Amino acid sequence: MEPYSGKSAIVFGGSSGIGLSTANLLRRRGARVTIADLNPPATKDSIDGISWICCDVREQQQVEAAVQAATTEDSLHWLVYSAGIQHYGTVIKTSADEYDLVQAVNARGAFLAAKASIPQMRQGGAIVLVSSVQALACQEGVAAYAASKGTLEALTRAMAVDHAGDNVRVNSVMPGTVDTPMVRSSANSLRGNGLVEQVLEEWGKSHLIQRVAQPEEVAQVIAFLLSDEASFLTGSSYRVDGGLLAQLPVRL
Ligand code: BMA
Repeated sequence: MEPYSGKSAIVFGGSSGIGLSTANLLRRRGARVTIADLNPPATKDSIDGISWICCDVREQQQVEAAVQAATTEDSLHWLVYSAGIQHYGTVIKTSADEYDLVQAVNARGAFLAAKASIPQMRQGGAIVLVSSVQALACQEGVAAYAASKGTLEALTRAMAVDHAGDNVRVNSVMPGTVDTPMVRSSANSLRGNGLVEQVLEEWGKSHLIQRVAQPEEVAQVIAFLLSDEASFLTGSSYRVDGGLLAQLPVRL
């Protein structure tokens, strides 16, 4: 069963976490998949038949080259933007350079990726940006990250409006806490390496489902949003958050 055969996809930030799970899932279902990432995916984690192109998402030419490499027979179908870094700090504690870096990787890179990809979507296409629940509600000390995810949300809407006429659908997913290298490294930076498992378990308890997500659980939603089965979905955001934001933090 190869439901996605004939589709070509590019996954920015596809060498780890949600991006990698998505690349693997699309490939398993028959798509031609290119990962654009600074680092290659670990061989043990990525499945056969996925290409990797080294790409710094801050560099327009590198993003354009990656999109060219992913384009087959003059057409690209799917773009997933999953490159992201998390930096902790209030506005006061975040330097202007740190803010710029987070925006560049998390949001400006998505702009560059879409700018290069949409003209290649000659038979129509679909885009999914990996945003975060932090675009809607946030913890303390995530100012730059939250702002970058808010940017992705507005960009989702703007691109959906502008490119509906080109038959390009644009949506975002807003994950809660997911067991990814980014989140593990955040846990490590807050509490130290020995406590990462404990911190993930604690964070998991804030979700109605009482655990953090596995990247595959977000990848499943991304794949659906890309697929022709989601043909009437555009300009929307989908929380994949185990019920995290369904709750008010006020107890009766
Ligand atoms: C994600 C990351 C995680 C966090 C989660 C829920 O985007 O910021 O570190 O646990 O949101 O707030």
